[in-house]
Amino acid sequence: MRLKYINIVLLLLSIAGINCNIEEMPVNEERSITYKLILQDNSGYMSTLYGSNMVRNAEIILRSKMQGKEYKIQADSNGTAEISGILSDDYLVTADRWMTADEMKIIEGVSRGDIKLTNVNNRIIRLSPGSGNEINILMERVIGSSPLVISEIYACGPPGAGLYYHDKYVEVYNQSDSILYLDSLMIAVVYVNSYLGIHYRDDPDYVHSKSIWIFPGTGSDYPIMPGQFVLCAEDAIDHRINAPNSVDLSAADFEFYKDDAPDVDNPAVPNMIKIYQDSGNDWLIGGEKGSLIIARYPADSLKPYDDQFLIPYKSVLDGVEYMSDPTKLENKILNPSVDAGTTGGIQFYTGKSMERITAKSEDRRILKDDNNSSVDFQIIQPATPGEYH
Ligand SMILES: [Ca+2]
Ligand SMILES: [Ca+2]
Ligand SMILES: [Ca+2]
Repeated sequence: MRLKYINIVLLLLSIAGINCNIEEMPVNEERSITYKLILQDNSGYMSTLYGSNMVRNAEIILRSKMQGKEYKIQADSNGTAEISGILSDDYLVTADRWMTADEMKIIEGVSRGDIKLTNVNNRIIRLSPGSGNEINILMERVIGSSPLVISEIYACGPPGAGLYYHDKYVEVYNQSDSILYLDSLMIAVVYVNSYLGIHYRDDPDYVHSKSIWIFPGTGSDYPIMPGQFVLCAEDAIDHRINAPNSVDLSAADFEFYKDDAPDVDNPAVPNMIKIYQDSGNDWLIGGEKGSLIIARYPADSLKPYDDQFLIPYKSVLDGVEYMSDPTKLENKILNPSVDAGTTGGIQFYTGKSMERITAKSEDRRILKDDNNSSVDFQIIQPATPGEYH
């Protein structure tokens, strides 16, 4: 009886082994392909500087959609880069070439360090035996980044404190070289009806939101200095009193205080102004998945739609999406023009946080903003309210 059982198991194992061998063959075939990425400049800069449109020395990040694997390669002085040994997949490709201040001086007569060439449009590229070995990538001139960006989102809650989740925050960073003003800047939570599975990702014109707050002030009351992080806390208290592994947000710059709810109000911390949030006892963002935007748009011009308000995409300065499984880009809720990817992969009550990666740190810190949270963000622990890790 027992011998028979072992034989059956051995038989099954050998069948499984044969199947494995059969499946490995195409894998080996695709892994043997060398893809050549050819980077071409659409701005005329490279031609002016070097007599050729090829984008030399660009940095390229490829992230496979299915496996989430990341590869970093650098283009050579001919503007080409090769990669081999990878599986067939859709890849999120980000090619960046920062212009140096000296190069910009030659082109525009003025030194400036915030210009780069990047592939604005063709970000998702299929690499497979059928796609051909040579891939052309068109790059355009962009100002490196929005002057104001979301630098960190902490949303999951601390470990070891049950279902405590009142320590959420969002952080905004000024990476320009000028003093900016936060007055009336909008922070909105992108709306999705998770019960009915309705989202408005494909609306090309508007972000839909049911949670819209603005900074106080009427023009120049709340400056943010170059290189300054501004912390906006759900509750501006020392959360370690309630949850030892949480964060101290008592020195937050701003606080979301919901005046129609039993909410905490630290009188020393100025309150964000609620424009619209008809439910919940506090400002709330999803613990594992969600999306936030910052926008410059007059609150009294917001258009109502169903039970939401609409914020034009062209007024959005920055947007970030995070998901429990960042490889499932098909579930995105934010339009890819604002954020082509997603960060996250954080479980509830783990104390982990999402922070924008540093792109450059000479002079002042410049954070990575390719409008692609898959490559712009990293997961950190502990969270860093009001500062960088
Ligand atoms: Ca609050
Ligand atoms: Ca307050
Ligand atoms: Ca931080």
